Amino acid sequence: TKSLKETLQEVIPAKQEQLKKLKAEHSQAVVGEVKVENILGGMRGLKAMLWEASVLDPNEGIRFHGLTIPDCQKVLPPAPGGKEMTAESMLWLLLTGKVPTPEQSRQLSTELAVKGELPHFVTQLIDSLPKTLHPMTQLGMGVAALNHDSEFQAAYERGIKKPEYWTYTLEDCLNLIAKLPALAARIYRNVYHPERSLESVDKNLDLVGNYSNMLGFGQNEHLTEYLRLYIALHGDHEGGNASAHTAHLVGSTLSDPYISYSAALFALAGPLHGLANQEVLRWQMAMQKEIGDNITHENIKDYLWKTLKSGQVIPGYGHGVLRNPDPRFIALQEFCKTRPELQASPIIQLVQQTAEIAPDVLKEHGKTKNPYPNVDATSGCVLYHYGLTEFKYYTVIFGVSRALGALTQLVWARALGLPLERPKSYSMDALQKLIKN
Ligand code: AMX
Repeated sequence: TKSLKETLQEVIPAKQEQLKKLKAEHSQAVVGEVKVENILGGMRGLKAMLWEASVLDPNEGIRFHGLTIPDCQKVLPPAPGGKEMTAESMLWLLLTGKVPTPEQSRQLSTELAVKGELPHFVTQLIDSLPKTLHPMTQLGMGVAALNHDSEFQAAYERGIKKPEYWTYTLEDCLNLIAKLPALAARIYRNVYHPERSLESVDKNLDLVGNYSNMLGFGQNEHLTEYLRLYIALHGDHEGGNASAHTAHLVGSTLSDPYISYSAALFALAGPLHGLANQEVLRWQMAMQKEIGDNITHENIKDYLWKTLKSGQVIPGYGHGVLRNPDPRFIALQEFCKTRPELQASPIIQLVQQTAEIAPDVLKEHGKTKNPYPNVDATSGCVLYHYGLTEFKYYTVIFGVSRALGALTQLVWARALGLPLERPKSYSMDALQKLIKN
């Protein structure tokens, strides 16, 4: 069986050739236009970035190297004894464009588990932080500190040639992905359960099996399976979203993968992006408290209007690119449908009822271009049901997951020799001159 690195070594030359041809034959081809609305509107819709692992269609949702979420659920190997695709098999697909065999996926699990423990100074750093510091801030700090051991940075200082960049970047990316569960679980333990001891990394478990175990949910196979699905699904969502784009931008300066991904985590920590899953649950709980046991269509509708009229967004609804219900939302809902205990859960029922009512309310409200639920509308409620109730922590799980896609692109950016990112900006005065000309 070929290793991940050997498989990548095989696929890289064809991609390098494709890029060379694109440059040589189509550099001047026009694929879109830049309107003032793109400049004023947060670059929405601007075709301006190369991103290899996934492409997001506004109506159909995400495809990973051409595979839809149901395709991935069919072909990507699960963990031994499980049904859901593992983070490792998704990572393999994202990096290589190929579906790993169960053996390749297990080999990668072992490689990651071997690299999974944190250096002592990072555990000391995390343990020294106040419990009141947001878990996402702690995660970003821990990830940045891991760059102490960056192989890319050390090799760059030694003076390596460009064609070698990607191999060191890959090493850093795998080391970082391997260490994320121990780091994220330590933050969870310190903030919420300081009395508990922490499990160490088990060489026989997959990445998410270990993560769940270190979080203290190792005995809860349902939650572990849900986390596998959640982490694979959130792995990548093309390149323009704020966290992925940040990793790409920072990485384009040849900052190492640790500090590049640390920056991405701080973009993910905003309420319009990854923090939405924390906000959704907070908001749904407040709705539950206000409505009490009398949950009716009218009561939910009234609560939705109350939120909108107070000038807040409905968390978990809308999207920068998607114009239909998010297929990741649908996949997580399907997971709920297969388990009677989830169907009986009041919070999951409330989320499902809200999803039936909110799109019409948002359409009537008339602002958002997409009135449908995104993945965050549902992702937290299953965690809550299974006992992971600390919703300030939820974005950290998203952060563990998004590393798969953002770090994949860093490997490809170095393998393809992509340049420093540097778009052109204008002041309003300069823009007005431009319009007149
Ligand atoms: N509730 C109320 N109003 C909303 C809304 C929502 N869920 N979604 C969008 N709008 C409003 C916007 O605030 C904007 O109002 P404005 O003109 O007064 O500024 C208007 O509708 C147009 O926005 P848009 O073009 O449809 O969306 P966008 O691309 O600017 O923003 C997003 C996308 C996700 C930030 C936005 O839909 C939102 O704030 N949603 C709620 C938060 C959320 O769920 N975020 C998670 C997104 C997925 C993720 O990254 N995890």
